[in-house]
Amino acid sequence: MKNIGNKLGQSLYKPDLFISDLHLCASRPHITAAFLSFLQTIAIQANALYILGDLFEYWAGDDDFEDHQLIVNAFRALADFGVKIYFMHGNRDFLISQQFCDAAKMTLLDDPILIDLQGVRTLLSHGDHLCTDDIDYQAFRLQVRDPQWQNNFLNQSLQSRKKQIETIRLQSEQEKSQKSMLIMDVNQQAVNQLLRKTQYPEILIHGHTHRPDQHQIQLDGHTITRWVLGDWYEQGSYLRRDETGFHAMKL
Ligand code: LP5
Ligand code: MN
Repeated sequence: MKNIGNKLGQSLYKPDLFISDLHLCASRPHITAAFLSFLQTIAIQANALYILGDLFEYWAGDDDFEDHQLIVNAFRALADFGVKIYFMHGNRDFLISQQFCDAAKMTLLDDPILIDLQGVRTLLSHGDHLCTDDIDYQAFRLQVRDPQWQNNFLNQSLQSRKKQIETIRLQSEQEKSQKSMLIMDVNQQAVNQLLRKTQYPEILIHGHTHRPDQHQIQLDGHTITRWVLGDWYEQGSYLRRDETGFHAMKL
């Protein structure tokens, strides 16, 4: 990786930042404040900000505004400053629409997606579809990711949608307490299958499991690094890629 310098010898390399699982909501205002501060002080110095899903605690539809306008304005300001913003759906906010992304000046990414990260083949995902041992969740996911199901759901009143989400969230929390940690982690075969399909990228970055870590994978003679992003429940965290490599950072 070339480190381009200016006449004063300062590095002109701008880092790329990766975050996920912020779960922003009105009941955790300190996390929203920490995120807004992160955008204004850290992300503003970046080349790009990649948000790999679960930005919001849940998304019932674009008509559920709460304090989202504050976030939209902050994204717009960041984009106007020249920082590229990419967003990928998570299992909590997959109903965020293209129109919302346009309003926030974010580019909506497919999940998974292979990108050229300033010279490094990098695969990005939220990660939930890799948890293939979680059979009940995968069945639920298949149902709610169906465009026709989503149309039906979005045609209901906001009040009714929120009520249903509340029910699912309670059920999800109850079921999660019965599931083993292993079942709720990514399945190595599913990861390997994806890495083969995408011709062995150097890096895989995902969130969802809330188990921040760095894993080295040896597969068919290739070495792939899997970075898992942390959540923002207690403290903000992000992955930074600069001219010296990848670094897991805490706020
Ligand atoms: O999010 P997290 O990490 O806590 O848990 C996930 C899985 N749970 C979910 C559910 C979400 O947390 C809550 C819903 C978000 C709002 C989406 C908005 C639109 C959808 C509206 C639906 C009415 O994703 C959890 C995984 C865990 O990750 C780890 O991977 O285990 O999965 C579950 O616990 C799901 C249960 O196992 C299955 C739930 C079956 C529900 C069946 C009823 C379907 C009827 C739908 C129509 C009302
Ligand atoms: Mn998730």
